[in-house]
Amino acid sequence: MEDGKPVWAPHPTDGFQLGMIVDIGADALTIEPLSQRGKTFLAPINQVFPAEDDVNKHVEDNCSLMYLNEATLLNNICVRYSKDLIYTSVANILIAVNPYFDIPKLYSPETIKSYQGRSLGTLPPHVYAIADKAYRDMRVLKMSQSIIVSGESGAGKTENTKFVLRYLTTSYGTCQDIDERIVEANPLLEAFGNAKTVRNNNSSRFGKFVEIHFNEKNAVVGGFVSHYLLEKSRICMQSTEERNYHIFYRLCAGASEDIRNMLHLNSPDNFRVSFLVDSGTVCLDDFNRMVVAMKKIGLDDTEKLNLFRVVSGVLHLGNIDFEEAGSSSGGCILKNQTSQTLEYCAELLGLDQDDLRVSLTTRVMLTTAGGAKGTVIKVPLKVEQANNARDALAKTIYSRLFDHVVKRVNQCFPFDTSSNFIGVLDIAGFEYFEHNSFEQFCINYCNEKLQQFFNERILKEEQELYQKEGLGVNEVHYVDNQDCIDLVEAKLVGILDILDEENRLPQPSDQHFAEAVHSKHKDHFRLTVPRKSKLTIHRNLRDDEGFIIRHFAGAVCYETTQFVEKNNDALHMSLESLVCESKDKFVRDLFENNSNSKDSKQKAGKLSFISVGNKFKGSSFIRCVKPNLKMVSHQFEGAQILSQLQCSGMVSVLDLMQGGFPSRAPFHELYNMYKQYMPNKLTRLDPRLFCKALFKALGLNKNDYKFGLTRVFFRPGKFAEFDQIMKSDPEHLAELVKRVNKWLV
Ligand code: AOV
Ligand code: MG
Repeated sequence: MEDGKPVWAPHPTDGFQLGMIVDIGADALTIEPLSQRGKTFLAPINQVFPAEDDVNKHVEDNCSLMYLNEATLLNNICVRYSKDLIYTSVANILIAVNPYFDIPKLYSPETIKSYQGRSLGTLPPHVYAIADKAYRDMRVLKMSQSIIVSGESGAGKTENTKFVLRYLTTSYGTCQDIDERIVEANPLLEAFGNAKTVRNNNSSRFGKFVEIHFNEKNAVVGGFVSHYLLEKSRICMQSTEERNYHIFYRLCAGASEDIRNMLHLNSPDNFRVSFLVDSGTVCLDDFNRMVVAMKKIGLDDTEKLNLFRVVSGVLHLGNIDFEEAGSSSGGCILKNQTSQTLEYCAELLGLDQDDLRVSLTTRVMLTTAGGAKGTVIKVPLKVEQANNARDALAKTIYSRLFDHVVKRVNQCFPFDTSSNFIGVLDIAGFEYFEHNSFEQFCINYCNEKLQQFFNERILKEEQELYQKEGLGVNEVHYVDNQDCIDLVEAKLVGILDILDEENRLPQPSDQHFAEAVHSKHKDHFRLTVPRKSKLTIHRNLRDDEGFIIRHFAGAVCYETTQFVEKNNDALHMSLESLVCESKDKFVRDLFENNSNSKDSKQKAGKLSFISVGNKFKGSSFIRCVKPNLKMVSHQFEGAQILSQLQCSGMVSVLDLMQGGFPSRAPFHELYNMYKQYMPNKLTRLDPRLFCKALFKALGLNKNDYKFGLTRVFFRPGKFAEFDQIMKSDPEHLAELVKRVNKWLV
């Protein structure tokens, strides 16, 4: 930082503010803000950064700035955002800020056309540029590619994923039918797997990996969707201001009179508060949109009704209520007013009414005591146990239904053989609420794994490239999060295994589980007791009520009530056999086809996509950013955007680049780009020599670039300068040619 030049210093809400350094202390600087002359404040040295000369200037690739640090990145994104330029690249990584409104023409067919076949960096940064790069890499390297979209809830992952899919299918598809289906699968998946949350009105409550498959001619032949971790608890319970899955509301609001009569639906208000709170905003258009999608995908009326029937069955199931039985049995009975509901529910799911009632209020056990081995007895359930049995049944049926929807979607874009594919990963982003439970724990663990993948890919690869090209650059440092991943997934001592172990105990309890976690990891850096701390703001909990994990993206306090139950929503035996023997073939099939896929497969521990991810030759990353918590357009909340950039590892990337050579260009590309301006004598040289000669003639400062084996590497901001010289006015160029000629003699 130079004397007399403004610097970026911390600001509580904007992230950074411009100021002048007026005094330098041992570990703090005294700063005078430009906006408030005469006032000063102290700032830690490591939070003050050099600013660009012109802070109103913005660049498409952040690496062409002179100073690469979190403040200049934030400012660059901010200036661009104010001009509705939501995409910015940092070398190969794309940053996408959610605009919260439709920017005219940004995704038009013309825009799609313009990006086809164009190298990264030749057009403004765009999600289409990333999609096209993945496609070209797949074609040239003959290897499958992946695009990993990450970011907080509401940052725009799902929307950007959809743009990628549409881009690839419209650009490189041949069969319009298949292309359309790949795109239309989304409204259907979203109807069953998305819901309104406090962070996002259309929040994905499941993760997905969508593969677009290509034949040997690199044309689209089909697709395949894998899904991870549908949030099941939402089916029975939603936090205030959140909603259940869209399909419930759409069905109640949008279905025709006939269908609604058949399914005994009148209005969503008739349904159980905890199953369907906040039924306020239901949209007819959404229902129609979903029905159109179903049709395009090839679902006939029977299939459609099958789906609706089961959804309604689950809804009615949620309305069943229990009360204590008057007798001394200690059991419970159905509340009187819910007998009609029981009838509807049984009818829609193809069950016998009495069997359903008995199965919900009792549980069958095999006695092993007293030698009478294998005697079946019926144990009455308490009200709370019956509620749990009901919820478990609803969750199981719905998640099987979701599995079916995904399977059905996959049948509509089949392919026989494929050469390669491009996979797009869109999972729920890192999240933390006032109360965090098992769902947040699973989601955040996924994100932790993804972060590791990113670190390895971007940071390690950068280092390897420097080595391979013989640049002799120092080692790159980044925060390794393997310890956090181990804390969750290590055999026996990992939290997931401790939880499974708890589930196997005769009388599992959440308290015992939490205690076990603490006792096994007493001094773990990543784990702390749930007290009010500087790490996170939350209720004061006892040690047996929760734990705090320091994630890469921040500390989160998990409340462990219900962890045990949520980890094990297996149906008790009598309910399981009840649904497996349903008179309704569709319901029966939901369970039959899946009987081997134990629920544990869906558990966080089995994240196949990461291991799949490692097989890819190339991965592209899209980092989505949420501009504000209000979910409105044109509002840039600097401080919380900064924290997203830090959390996503972007700041480590910048550090790495500032110390290294962030812009690079293969010799042959430079040769092709500039040979037209150069004298013949020079163009006869091979590309590497051509570049050497050119650089020498230009008199570039030797510290600004390095020659690798296959490409030139530039220090931050230096490629842009070089390019500027080369593309400057004709007179200047003529002068340059003269100089080159002279040098060549
Ligand atoms: P998410 O997938 O990252 O959250 P979404 O992709 O659902 O977030 O985006 C949230 C909302 O932001 C969308 O419904 C749109 O209204 C708006 N939006 C996002 N990107 C754009 C864009 N490029 N142009 C216009 N509007 C946009 V989550 O699934 O909750 O983690 O779990
Ligand atoms: Mg989403």
